[in-house]
Amino acid sequence: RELTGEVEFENVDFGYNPDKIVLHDINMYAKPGQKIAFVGSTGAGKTTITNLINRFYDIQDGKIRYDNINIGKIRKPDLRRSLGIVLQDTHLFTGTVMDNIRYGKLDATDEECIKAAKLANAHDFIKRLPDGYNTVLTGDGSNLSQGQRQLLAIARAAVADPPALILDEATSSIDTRTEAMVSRGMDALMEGRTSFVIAHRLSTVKDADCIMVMEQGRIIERGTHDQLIDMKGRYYQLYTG
Ligand code: TTP
Ligand code: MG
Repeated sequence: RELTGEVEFENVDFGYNPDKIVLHDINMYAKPGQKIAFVGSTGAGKTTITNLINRFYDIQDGKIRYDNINIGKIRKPDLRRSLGIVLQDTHLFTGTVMDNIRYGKLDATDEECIKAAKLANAHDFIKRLPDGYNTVLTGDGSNLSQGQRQLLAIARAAVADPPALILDEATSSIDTRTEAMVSRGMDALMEGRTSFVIAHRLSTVKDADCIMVMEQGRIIERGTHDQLIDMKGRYYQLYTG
């Protein structure tokens, strides 16, 4: 890997339309391997921050650095490949389970794909499919359950082996057993990588190295779960509901 997954925002201002700033003076620092979580109400700017980590847009003001390099100078398509993977609406295509996993890294061997599936906690359900890894999926993945599609998405990300991950947690209603499997797969995937997690359930961010609480385009509180609870501010309010 070229990058370690260190990400820094310094005084970043951003608007999709330059006349309407939606992120104000964002400062944050993620050490390689840390888990950073974003919480806050709808429209607060959580997805927008992850869009900027991926450099989908140019910023109006400030700096974004990966490994101390100001990435304003790096071509965006190269960055997307090397840094972040968004695990939200993973697109499955008509083809075998194996090829759908391999899509994360086109030259991956079968062994690498199986290893990734094991890490993702997907191996067991794949083995139970009619043709195992050779089972052909329909284009929309509709012959899999939602939880199984998520496990495949994790396997695909694992085979890509990126230094950083962006996880926009699905709000979907999967059963608790499958959810536990997905969550274990996610944890294995995040291990050793910088992870930016947009959490819709506060229970999944408790273990984050830093939780950013956002409101109207600003980070209004930050800290670990315990620190934020002690602060008795917005996070405490959200948490105690
Ligand atoms: P988001 O960053 O989408 O807010 P969010 O991710 O915190 O909200 P949710 O929990 O609902 O997912 O939006 C911040 C602001 O930016 C909001 O005013 C909508 C605007 N916006 C755009 O104009 N274009 C876009 O593509 C996005 C993603 C947001
Ligand atoms: Mg969002």
